[in-house]
Amino acid sequence: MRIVDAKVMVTSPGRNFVTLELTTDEGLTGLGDATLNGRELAVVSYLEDHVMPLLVGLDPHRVEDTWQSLYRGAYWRRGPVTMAAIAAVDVALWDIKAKAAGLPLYQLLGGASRDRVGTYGHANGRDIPELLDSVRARLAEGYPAVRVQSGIPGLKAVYGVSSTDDSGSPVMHQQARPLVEDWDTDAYLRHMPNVLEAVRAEFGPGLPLLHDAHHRLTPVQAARLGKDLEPYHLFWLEDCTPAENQEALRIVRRHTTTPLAVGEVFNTVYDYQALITEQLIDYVRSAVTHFGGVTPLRKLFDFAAQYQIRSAIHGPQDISPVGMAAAVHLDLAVHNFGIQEYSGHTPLTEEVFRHAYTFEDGYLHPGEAPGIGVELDEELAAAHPYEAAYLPVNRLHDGTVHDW
Ligand code: EZ4
Ligand code: CO
Repeated sequence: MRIVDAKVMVTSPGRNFVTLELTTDEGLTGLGDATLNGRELAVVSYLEDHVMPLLVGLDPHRVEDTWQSLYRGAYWRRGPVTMAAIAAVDVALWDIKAKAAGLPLYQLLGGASRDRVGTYGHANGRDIPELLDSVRARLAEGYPAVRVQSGIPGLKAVYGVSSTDDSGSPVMHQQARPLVEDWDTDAYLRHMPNVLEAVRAEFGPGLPLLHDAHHRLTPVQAARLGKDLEPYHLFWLEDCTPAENQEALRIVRRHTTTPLAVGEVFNTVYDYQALITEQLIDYVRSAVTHFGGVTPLRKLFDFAAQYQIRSAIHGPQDISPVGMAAAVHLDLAVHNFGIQEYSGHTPLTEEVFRHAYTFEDGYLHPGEAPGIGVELDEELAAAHPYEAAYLPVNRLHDGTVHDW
């Protein structure tokens, strides 16, 4: 079998998605997600100008070799643009291989290690009563675990999330410049224990609760937050410090037993090296789409498993259903699965990307369709073209740019 065609499509059925499609001489097609939120067209160029010309003529069964040649062959390794592009190729090749075998991808990854994939949903509120309502809504939808994010008295923005819809994904501002949000770490640190106290008081000790600090704290601030939240027994505290500095987590870890989850902005195993070998974290959070695909993410999970660290694949709405499908196959197959972030997609997105994976009573299953189980409606996709949109930026009260 040979690859005879490669094309990349950008569609915006509510937000932008970048999809690679590979076609073989036997008529099989494979899809891969290359969506890099707010920087989509850089990945399109990387694929169109530098990767797709290399793929035509290759044997699509050579998944590992193609991955290695794209990673090592460019000389310039790593980085979100490169790794999103490689991820799209990797997932499209796995899709083709599994279709050729007539099997759902999870069977090629060793088969199911569980019956269904547990998720967490997002609850957000401008204040505590609104947050409690949002938690109730997630529980009514069946979610077995909930991430809680709350507005902070004195701040306009509910940081890191949409304040206009209930999805929990950040609002993308469809304008030439990003919107500016405000931030005050002291106000946040004072308020968060009240938030968790109120949620625990309302929903009891058994509900798994997560919280995302979105890289905004110094190591010692993160240590204080982890300690202050210990009475509420979080499932995890996510991205407490800026991700570039692995040593920061040593300080946090020394001071708190609150479990830590890190990695949604990471793109290779090297970003995790000290975090895993020194057992500084409890969950690895990379997405298939941003980590170079199924091939390296499987290796990361196997590495993490040696240290009792579990998987928690990033699943915001800016991962397309193609990237989500690949994630759910991995979730079902790996032994050290932890939890899957999931908040669904808009109805129009679900029409553009028809998928075999299902979400029922808070649990996902990849389905039994051969491959990753996603079909792209190209006509509908083309009817909703790319729209420039950016994540907000974050500034302190004196105007200083802060971590987002
Ligand atoms: O803000 O994917 O845990 N999830 C998150 C996400 C990220 C977005 C950025 O594009 O933090 O909602
Ligand atoms: Co996050």
